[in-house]
Amino acid sequence: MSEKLIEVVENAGIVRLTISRPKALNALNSDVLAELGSVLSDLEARDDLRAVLITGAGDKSFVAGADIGEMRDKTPEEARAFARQALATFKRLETLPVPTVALVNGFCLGGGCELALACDWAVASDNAIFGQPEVLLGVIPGFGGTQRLPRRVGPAMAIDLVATGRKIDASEALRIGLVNRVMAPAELEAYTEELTKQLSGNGPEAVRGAKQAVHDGLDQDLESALSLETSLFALCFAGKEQKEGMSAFVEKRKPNF
Ligand code: CO8
Repeated sequence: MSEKLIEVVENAGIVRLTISRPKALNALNSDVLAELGSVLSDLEARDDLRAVLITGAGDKSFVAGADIGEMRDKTPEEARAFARQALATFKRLETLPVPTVALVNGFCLGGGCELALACDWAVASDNAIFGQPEVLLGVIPGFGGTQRLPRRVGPAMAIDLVATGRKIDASEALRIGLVNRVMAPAELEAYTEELTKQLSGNGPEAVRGAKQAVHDGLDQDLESALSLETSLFALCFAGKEQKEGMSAFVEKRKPNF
């Protein structure tokens, strides 16, 4: 049987996906993208999902980019198909109804940075290196980087990174808002546990509603987005979680969601 390119480990509805091609620093080829797409399609259907974490195998790299060897001889049409495969896969990740977190444990370059940008937030080990070095290879980012990066860090910083191809360390990534937190490599494990504990104490439907409000609202003008928030807020009162959460507060006990 062939080795899995995406390892899946689960604890209490928190699913951790590990991209596993360590000899190529977890570079994304079409097989990795196909397997990731298939895993995400299974996860989409699950009501008991709480969060999805994504990381890279080994202690050196999250994902060092799209696979350069696979891309080298592509025609424009083949390049378009490859980019579309990645965009469709990343869209699946981005639109999962639960929080998604990139655990960036090393090189996070090109398509790897674009994968992290498709997650709701990213945490990084202090030895992580980020960048969109595509111009050094004679191309531009093609897995969403020119669009998601400016939305995360602002257009000036995005063009700086994309046009120079320069690499930045974890502390600069934190300063520009590309990642939310930086920690020692060994602490990424503890972070996963902490997140599992935090999320399992929250109302799962409320967490999904919060994500939906932020994501869907960003595509709308402020008035429409606030109206969307009101609708989703009111909907909370139709479910069991609001009754349990507020009763638990009043009765001075922990809620049982
Ligand atoms: N693709 C394929 N193989 C890779 C990649 C990659 N992106 N990155 C590393 N590898 C392989 C190396 O070839 C090497 O393999 P081998 O041992 O068989 O020679 C192995 O991983 C280890 O790499 P290095 O020996 O180079 O390790 P170093 O520690 O010396 O360097 C670096 C690590 C700095 C990360 C270096 O490997 C590097 O610069 N990698 C390329 C980074 C990069 O340019 N990434 C962007 C790629 S382009 C991209 O992502 C575009 C996305 C949009 C595409 C649009 C669709 C068509």
